[in-house]
Amino acid sequence: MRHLPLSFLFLLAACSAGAPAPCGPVPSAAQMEWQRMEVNMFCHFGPNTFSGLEWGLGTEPEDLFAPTALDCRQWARTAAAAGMKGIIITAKHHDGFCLWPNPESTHTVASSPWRDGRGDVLRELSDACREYGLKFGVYISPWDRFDPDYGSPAYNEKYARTLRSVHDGRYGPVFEQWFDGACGEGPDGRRQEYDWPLFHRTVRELSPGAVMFSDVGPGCRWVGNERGSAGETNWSTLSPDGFEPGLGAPPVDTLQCGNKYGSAWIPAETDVSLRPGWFWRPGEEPKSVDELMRIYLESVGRNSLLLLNVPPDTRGRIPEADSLRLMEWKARIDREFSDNLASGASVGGTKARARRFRGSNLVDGDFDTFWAPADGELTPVLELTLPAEAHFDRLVLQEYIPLGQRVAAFAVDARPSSGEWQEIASGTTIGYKRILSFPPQSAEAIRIRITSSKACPVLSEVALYNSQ
Ligand code: FUL
Repeated sequence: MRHLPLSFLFLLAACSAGAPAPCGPVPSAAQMEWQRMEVNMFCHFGPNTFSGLEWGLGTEPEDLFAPTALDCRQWARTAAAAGMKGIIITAKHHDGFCLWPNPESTHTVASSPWRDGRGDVLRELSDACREYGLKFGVYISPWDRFDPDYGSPAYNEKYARTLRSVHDGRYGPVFEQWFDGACGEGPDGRRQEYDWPLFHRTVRELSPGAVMFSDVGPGCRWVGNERGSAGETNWSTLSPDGFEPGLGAPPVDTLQCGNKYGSAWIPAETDVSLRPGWFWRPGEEPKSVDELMRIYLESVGRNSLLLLNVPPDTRGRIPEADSLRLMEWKARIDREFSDNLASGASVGGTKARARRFRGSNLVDGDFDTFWAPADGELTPVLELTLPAEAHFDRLVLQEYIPLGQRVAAFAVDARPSSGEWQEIASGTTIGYKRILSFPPQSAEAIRIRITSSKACPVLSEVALYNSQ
């Protein structure tokens, strides 16, 4: 029993006690833990930080990498204070330069004068993450403009050994492996037939808990844009067969929305930069708090993880203006989502399938308890009578996704103390988390009508907030 994945044990417990059967693909334990992180930090750092290029050429001399005051603890402190749960670093970007002494390459920190060739950014960052209770993840670009073997089968073997040298445990557990699909070689450039099964096997063997990102998973998928916006309809299921990362990726709207009847659980991750570019450049400014709020609502609020890039500067530190901006943003999220006006509401409507799955589970602040009606109830209605007439302009809904993603359409009504029900919002998918914004309402009750669902809905939480 000890070796069964946690999600399986949950399912076993849930099924045996009359919970709905899982619907379609469901998240693994690692994917479930990953989803609950909600916001992570991306750090683009390397020779481009010093050259100002977005895509380095691979010809940069190693001594270009010369941070004057590298402080990974400051990155971790900033991420933790901003409410982020993990950091993913560009251990190797397209220029091929490795931020750790990769024995497979000469183009690494070991060949640079930084820390007399004894530096290791992954060591410093993974230690800092541990110190601040954050998870540690890596971006290791498959496309490599430096490596002379790129374009031949030998490169696949070398790339797999490169993965090994990061995933072999020396930096502790890795929670996410980023496989970037970009390749700018052009029609006359070198073409590499990637051995994806080999890469996946390597990571899976050494880091069984790592969620693997690419355009098509297998662990999570690119959201299809770099604007910080997931699809309003966003299924965490996708059918990846026949597709590949990069040029062979599914169309952008599929990446944004997923596939309702997708064959695998491959949730969306929204990557976007705090600054205009992925790498730090002098004279550029971080995005405004308003823009960051928009991004939060359109990523986390649309059933996606948010991976926000915060690029360190040539000192090797996150600039003061950027960390201040992140703190203002965090304060705004905390303020706008501080007081759940639905907590303590009495919940009526379509009957729960059993007492264990009663309506009060929706307003107990605990994701792991849920409400579910009988199997045949595909369009149930929930009515929440609030403890007092309340003013609100946001609704948060969560599905209990360990049993699959089910809801395909819903509408929300509000009833003021002196009046009739009025529809105030509607939506398509919910997933792990859906945040809806609407004009301010005063109401003593709200009603959630599920109008389409793949199987009986299973909801974890309903919350109301006033953002004003
Ligand atoms: C893209 C890359 O080409 C960019 O440089 C950046 O790393 C971004 C996150 O992914 O595919």
